[in-house]
This record gives sequence, C-alpha cells and structure tokens, in this order.
Amino acid sequence: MEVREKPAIKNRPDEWMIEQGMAGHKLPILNQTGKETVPLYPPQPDKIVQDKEAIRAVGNRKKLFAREREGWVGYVEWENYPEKKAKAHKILTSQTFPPCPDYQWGPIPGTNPVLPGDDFKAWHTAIGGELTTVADDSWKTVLKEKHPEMLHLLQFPYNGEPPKRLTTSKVITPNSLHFVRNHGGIPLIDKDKFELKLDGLVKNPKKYTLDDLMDESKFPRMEKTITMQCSGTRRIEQISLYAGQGDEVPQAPWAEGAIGTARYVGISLKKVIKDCGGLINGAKHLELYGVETYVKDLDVGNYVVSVPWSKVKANEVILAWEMNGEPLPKIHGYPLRVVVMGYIGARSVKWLYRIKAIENPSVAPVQAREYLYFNQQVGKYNLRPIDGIQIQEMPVSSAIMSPWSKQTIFHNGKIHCKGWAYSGGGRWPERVELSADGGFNWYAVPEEQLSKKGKWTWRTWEIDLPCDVEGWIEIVCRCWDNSLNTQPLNVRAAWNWGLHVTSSAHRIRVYSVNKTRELTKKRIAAFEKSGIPLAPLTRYDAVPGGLTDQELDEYWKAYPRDVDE
Ligand SMILES: Nc1nc2c(c(=O)[nH]1)N[C@H]1C(S)=C(S)[C@@H](COP(=O)(O)O)O[C@H]1N2
Ligand SMILES: [Mo]
Repeated sequence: MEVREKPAIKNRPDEWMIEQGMAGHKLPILNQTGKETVPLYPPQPDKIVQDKEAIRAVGNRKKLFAREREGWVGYVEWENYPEKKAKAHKILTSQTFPPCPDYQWGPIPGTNPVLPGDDFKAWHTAIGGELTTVADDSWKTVLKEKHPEMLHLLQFPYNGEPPKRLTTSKVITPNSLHFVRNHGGIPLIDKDKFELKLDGLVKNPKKYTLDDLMDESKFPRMEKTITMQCSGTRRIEQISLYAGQGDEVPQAPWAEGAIGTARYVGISLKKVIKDCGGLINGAKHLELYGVETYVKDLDVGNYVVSVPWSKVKANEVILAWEMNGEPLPKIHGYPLRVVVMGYIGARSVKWLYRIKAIENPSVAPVQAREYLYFNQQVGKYNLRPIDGIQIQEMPVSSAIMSPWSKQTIFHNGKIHCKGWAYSGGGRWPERVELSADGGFNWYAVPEEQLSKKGKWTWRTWEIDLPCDVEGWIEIVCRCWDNSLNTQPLNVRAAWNWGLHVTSSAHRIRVYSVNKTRELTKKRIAAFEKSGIPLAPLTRYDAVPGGLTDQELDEYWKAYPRDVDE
C-alpha cells in the first residue's frame, strides 16, 4: 500500500475519553475573558530540578534535623525552632518533585495500597536526618499492628480503613481494624522516656511522666466508649460527583470505613489544667501537639490543632493511654493521645507531647488551613482559609455497608441491609430509615435491630427492606438524631471544595431480582438447568426457555400488533 503523508489532525488517541469528561486533568482551561477563547494547557511533566548549591548551603541535614529526644524515634521538634523550620522549607523549595498521579478523575488504581504517597515520601527523604527512615518505619508498623485485610488507601502517610464487611461486624471496633488517619510518620516512643509538657497561659507550667498521669490519687480514671469519625469519611462520593482539592494526604479517597468505636481509658484534660493552677490571662483554647512531622504547602511543622476550653471544662476531652483493654497501639498514638468526644477525629491528637494554653484557636495549618467546610462557591481560584467553617462537631450521618453498589440481589421481596449511624456533639442516632425507591418511601429500622444507644457512640443496624421492584433500584439510608437533625438527601446539596463531611443520605444502586415473581423464578431456573452462570449481570448468554416462534405467532394472532382501521 502506498504510504501517504501523516494526516494533519489534532486528535490524540484518548480524544474520545477526554471529550467525554473521563480525564479532566488532561483538559485545557478555556479562557474566555478576551475576544478569543484561549486554551490554557496543563504543563508537560515538569523537569525535575534541584538547586544543589542552595541545599548544600542549608548545612548538615543529619545534625540539623536530628532526633530531639532519646527514646523518641521519628521526633524532630519544629515548633520551638523557627530557623530550623525555615531551613527545611528552603530544602523543599530548592527542588521540584515528580507530580503525584491524578486520582480524582480515575481510574483509581486497583491496588492495595491504593495510592503510594510518593510526594510525602520524597519530602521526608529530602529533609533527611531523623526523617530519612520514617516512611519505611511507618509501613512496618502498619504491617505489624493492622489487620491483613485493611484497605490501605494511602501507604504514606498511612491512611487505611477496614473493608465494609468488617467495619460494622462488631459494635466495638477491634484495634487492628480501627481506621487510621496519619499526616506523617508513626513515632516510636519509649514510654519510660515519655514526658508531657503543659505550658502557655497556665498558672504553673508543668511536665508529667506517664506514671504521674496514671497516679489515681491525683487524677481520677475515666473510661468511655467513643466513636471517632474522620471528616473525610465517605469522601469518595463527593469525588465521584465533582473533583475537589487535590493533594493526597488531606484528601484520601475514603469510603464508609473512616469511623470506628473503641473503649478508651485515661484522664480528663480538665484535671490536668487544674493541676497546673488553671488558665490565666484570658486563655480560652488548648493547643495540642503531636510528635510527628507534617508538611503543608512545603512548610514543615509538628501536628498541631486546638480545642476550646469549654469543651475541656465539660470533661469531654480525655488523655488516653488504653484502647479496648490494651495499651494504645503505636499507630493510634502510643503512649498517649487525646480523644475529643463528638468532634472530628482531627482534634484527637496522637503521640501527644505538649499542651499549650492560648487565647485564640490555633493558627497551625491543620486547625486553621485544613478541615474547613467551604461554601460551594469557594474553590481553588478564590479561597481564603477564613471562608471555611472550622469543622468541630460532626453532623448526623449514616452508611449502608451491605449490600454494595452495583450488586445484583436475588431476594424474596426483602433485601437485607446493614450499616452504621452516628451523630457528633453528644447527639445520638434516634431513628435510622431506609428507602428502596430513591428516597420517597422510608422504612424505619426496628429498635431491636439497632445496637444500644450511647451519648458518644454510633449505632450499627440491620433491616429487611421490603422491595417489590425488578431492576435497578436506589437504596437510601438516613438517620435522625435525638435533636431531630437529619441528613441532606443528596451529595450535591453539601458538596464542598475540601471534600469534607459527606453527610448526605447514603445511596447505593443495586439490581433487584425479585424471585417471588413467577416469571423471574422460572427464567432463573432455566439458567440453572442449562448450567449458565448467573453472574455477571451484563454478561450476554443465549438462554433457552423464551417463547417459541409458534407461541409468538399465536400471541400476535390474539393481540395484533397494528390496528386495521
Ligand atoms: N499526631 C497526630 N494526631 C492525629 C492525626 C495525625 O495525623 N497526627 N490525625 C488525626 C485525624 S485527621 C484523625 S481522623 C484521627 C484518626 O485517629 P486514628 O488514626 O487513631 O483512627 O487522628 C487524629 N490525630
Ligand atoms: Mo480526620
């Protein structure tokens, strides 16, 4: 065949996919602010650059970023040393790193870990010193402490949730199955070398060993069953609808498992503040410091958030060292963590080493620049951190853990469903309702099919949901809490750029096959008789047992297709 000239076309092989909105990250922005529409293309993969001279000028990283305390592996102190922070920042900004693959437009990799977290790994090794081995150590701890069936959404910083069938199989989540949400490494702290510092606007700043805190003559024990929920729970539903803020760590693509319930033992933070002589000079917030290093916008710090004194005063903030009858697992904050009842998980600081009394909420990035609930019209090109509500109490929410979306269900008129319901701020699920018709008619879960009520805990539930329908249905779940708050009915109603707090009614689409119907029963029997597999729904098979030509002919005789006049 004659070889022709290469045709002058601009299509790329993935043109159709791109045109159909399946690869949004490859699309140019259309700039229509001038006379002509101008496409603004995404950059070609950037060349990795490194200003070696600038990095060398920062100094000896091993010395600069050394372990702060003996017996505290992975601990670099940043908050006390602004010059050190500046040096780490200099290192991170004197080079570029390979961009992380886009995961919001999919397909999300079919691997476990789902995402590797290459940027955070690279930042840690670039800073070096004590942080050099943090990513490897973290993964080793995951493999030691977590259940082999955990779904590792992000390898480093480690973010993982249990699979659906294990999320609600017990009312108290076994430690190995409790979800984990980290912003950095997992420090390995020797409890005999441990010390908690209390300073800032308290009358008598003090330091405590673990034994001091465990001294029952000073601090009465508290034991509480508490559900912890990440504000990222069910984020995947928001992502699937519209892409939002894109970095991997703040934005792990959680499903319904970023919630867990445990029995914690510890003491009330209020008593410790009192032991320091109480707050002074208008202190109204307590800043809580976690040991590990967190990189935010190439700035380096420790994990810091704050809680208001009013919450502490109500004895709703625990310093805990025991989780479900065991010392805290390393991955959950050993030896000491905060547990804030009814607030988003982010305030429950793990590897706690310092509490500082301050006047206003912390300006540290996790408190002031993340976990913000923006208005829908706030996004990448206009946002300011003050445009978001700082998320504290979680709203009422719920989820269906079984069946799964897109599943086909053979049933006899009732579909068995299971799930959880939770409300923050000390409210609790009072009623859970399911709909098999997209949210028009609702059935309440019978009280005896809901787990026990608790002020700070979720309730798990099961229901046989009546369903007469054949074909695709949408099962919806919503909860009413004891204040009669309920959930918005669709994701869009509460969609936000930060992709937080997906608290809308949980919807799944399943294909209902109702075997109480004679026709269905017969046809399935025909599949079985001929040994034709029933799954998957979309597989085409030549199934015998339809009408014969003669039967068709007789039918059209009795019920003519057309009218004569
Ligand atoms: N030091 C520290 N504390 C932390 C975090 C963290 O990354 N570092 N993550 C927070 C977030 S966002 C959540 S949801 C909870 C999760 O607690 P878990 O990992 O024990 O389930 O811990 C919080 N405490
Ligand atoms: Mo979280």
